[in-house]
Amino acid sequence: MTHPMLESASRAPARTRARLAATALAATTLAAAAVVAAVTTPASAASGLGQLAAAQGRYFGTALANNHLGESAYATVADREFNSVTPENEMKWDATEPSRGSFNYTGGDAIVSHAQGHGQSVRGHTLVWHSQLPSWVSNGGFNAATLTSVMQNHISNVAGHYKGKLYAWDVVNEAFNDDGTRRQSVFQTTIGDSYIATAFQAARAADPTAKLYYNDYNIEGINAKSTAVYNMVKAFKQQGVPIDGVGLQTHLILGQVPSDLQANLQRFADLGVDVALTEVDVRMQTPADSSKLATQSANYAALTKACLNVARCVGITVWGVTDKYSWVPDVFPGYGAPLLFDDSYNAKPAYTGVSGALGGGTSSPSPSASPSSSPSSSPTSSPPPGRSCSATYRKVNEWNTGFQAEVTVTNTGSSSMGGWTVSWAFPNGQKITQLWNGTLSQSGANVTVKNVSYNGTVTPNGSTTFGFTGDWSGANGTPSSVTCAAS
Ligand code: G2I
Repeated sequence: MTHPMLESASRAPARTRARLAATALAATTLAAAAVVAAVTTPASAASGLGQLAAAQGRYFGTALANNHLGESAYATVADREFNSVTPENEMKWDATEPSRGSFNYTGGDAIVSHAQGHGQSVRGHTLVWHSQLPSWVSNGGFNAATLTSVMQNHISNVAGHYKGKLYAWDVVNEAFNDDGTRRQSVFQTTIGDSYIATAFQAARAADPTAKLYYNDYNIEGINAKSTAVYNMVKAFKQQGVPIDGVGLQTHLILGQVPSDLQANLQRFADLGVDVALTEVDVRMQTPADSSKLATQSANYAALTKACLNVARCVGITVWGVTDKYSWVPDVFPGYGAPLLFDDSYNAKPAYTGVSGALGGGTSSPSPSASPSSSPSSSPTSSPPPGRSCSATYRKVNEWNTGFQAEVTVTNTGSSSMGGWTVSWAFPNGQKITQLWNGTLSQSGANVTVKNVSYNGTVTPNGSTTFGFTGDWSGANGTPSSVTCAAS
């Protein structure tokens, strides 16, 4: 399986204009519908994919493009369904350092601030890549020492700017050819093999809490390329080069989920790194029909299950909210419809494939359903009558110095609650590094987590879950008591 045209992206202006017109119409119609839905849809029904994944100790994310966030249907679906986002283009080199030493964080900052406002964690993408690389770098004629310092300076500025705000960074992207040799990028031809390790070291120095990933496509199955990446990661672990994860982009063709995807994820995990599916889409020849959509649904279910079956597969990101803005038709003419929502933001069969695999129902969300807009909890000293909750803490995963846990909040009262606050004290000095589906404050051992806008309302006997990753050393005990206050 090859992606011969992966680098030849070019926009088709006529089609873009048609898209813009359709977008304006859809946005107007859906914006009107969303106002009604926000009032009538019970918040507890808003069990987006992010929430389902969180109940499995995972995240479910999307690529997010700043230029579409102003379209209300786009933002509504993105914020209802996903608890992780990856900036589609905004943190790439051409956006962040278009000329030498001149940094621009406008687009990336907007994505981070949107994510923070909606309880979404952020995967940074990407620090070192041959594509979307300004020509002052690719054609700069630098020698090895200078290009190394140009690369280190880029990483230290960009990763430094986002220090402490990102869950992960794709430090190096697409450095291998399909035959397992190194891609002849300017970094490879000028600096040599060592540039990848140097990039990871610079990223760790700039942001010690972000998980550092190597990310690539066509490495989902066991093949020459994935084996080359495997050997590099193995060597990095032996040499102490700081790498925390491998991202498998998972740009697939309909019907071609590799049968050894799970085995491949597991072999990487066995090296002591996390794995994630980072840019999932499943393209088909257009137009779509019901048979292709059914196959696509089965493909999405299969790849979701492969991730769930591997303890260190931390999450899945689809490469876009809607088919309408997918990169696929621009690069693979005649192909498209690769995502979970169609051009009009209707959930496709692939959506129920994913939600079913995540243990949720197989019903689709209403196209215009909004995330809950329940008020955040107010500082009342005693809960309103009939409102009470409990919380249970569960460690999902633990490795060298890190761990992942989830907390399930259950409404134990007789009436619906509009918000919750969960508190505990860590027994061994653990520190939360990233939390999703909640708003965190930690002071020393004491942790307080409040609901975010979309998961505050819980009906009697209903429950909701938030999750987090943290650091530990020495011991990683479970808190002896976890309290929950309902409002
Ligand atoms: O090519 C698909 C993905 C493969 N892995 C790395 C990802 O970063 C990559 O994403 C795509 C974006 O989805 C596209 O949106 O990367 C493309 C560029 O390599 C992005 O396309 C670019 C177009 O080429 C530009 O003409 C356009 O100005 O998007 C830009 C912003 O819309």
